[in-house]
Amino acid sequence: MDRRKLLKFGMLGSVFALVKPGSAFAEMEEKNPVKAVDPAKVFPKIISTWNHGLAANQKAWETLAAGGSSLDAVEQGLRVTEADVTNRSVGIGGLPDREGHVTLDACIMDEQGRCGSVAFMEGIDHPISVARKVMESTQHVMLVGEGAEQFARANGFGKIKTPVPEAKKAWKKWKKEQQEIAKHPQVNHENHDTIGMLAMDKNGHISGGCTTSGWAYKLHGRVGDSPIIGAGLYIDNEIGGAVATGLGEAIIRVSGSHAVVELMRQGMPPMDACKEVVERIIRKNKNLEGLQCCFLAMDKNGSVGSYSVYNGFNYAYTDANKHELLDAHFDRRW
Ligand code: SD4
Repeated sequence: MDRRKLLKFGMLGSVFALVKPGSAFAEMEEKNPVKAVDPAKVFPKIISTWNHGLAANQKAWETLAAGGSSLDAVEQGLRVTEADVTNRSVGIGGLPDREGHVTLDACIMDEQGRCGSVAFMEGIDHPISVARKVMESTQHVMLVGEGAEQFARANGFGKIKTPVPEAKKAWKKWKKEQQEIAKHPQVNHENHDTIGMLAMDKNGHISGGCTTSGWAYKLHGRVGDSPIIGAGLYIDNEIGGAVATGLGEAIIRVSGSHAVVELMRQGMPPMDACKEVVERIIRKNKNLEGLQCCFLAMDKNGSVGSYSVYNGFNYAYTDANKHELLDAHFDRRW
């Protein structure tokens, strides 16, 4: 971030430092079985996966500063990554499946436990916003494929042309080399991947979202953990939230993000809860070659933590005083 942006960021931070508890907090405290946290002590905060999370967090922070909810912050933040044509794992710039189609997955969940999701959606701008639209204007949670595309078009979402030329070039190269990616998944070696985000607003409300183009060169029709509520994302505003990145199949098998939240409900700090689920994945998979999975969690007190199978996973952390990239704890080295 350049100096001007940092300065702007610092000013936004001081806006939040002045925030006083509002009536929404009092109401939440009354209803909440777990002791609610005084938001005067827990500044708004945002965490998101990978280094692309820094730009997404910045937008999310600005959204909170402008009076947006944690849900608005998550949506606006994730849209930044989705619109980045240089990002090969999220949104418009994503890599295609083995047949050359870029199919996008996303989900969103708010502090009321409402959620929306789209999967296997092609050629539509901003899956995270389509997921929010599913949540807010239908009786359903999840729309997939052609149905999701039809819904998006009917609701005015723009079309995008995918793959972008660079992603198409990479796909052609892959085809030529006949790499057996399905046998040896190459996830998370590079520092860019799915983006998952958790945001807590000034009222202590937590929302989250997750958006991805999924596993590069996957089978046509494959859907990973990212759009699946409970696997790629889970929020329970009484407890906290969790998001996942990495090999979706392994994450789905343990209902990863839901498991993290349930462990926090039992009293585990976020990092320990993430670690326990990672260890569960390790126990259940004999062959860990290339099996990178990472969880990122935030509890109701604003504590955050993360844990991954292998080293190399990092996440963006933003509050009124900090805007930085942090390394996750891990079980083993590549
Ligand atoms: C998936 N979890 O589709 C996503 C993508 C990812 O490393 O994070 N890949 O499985």
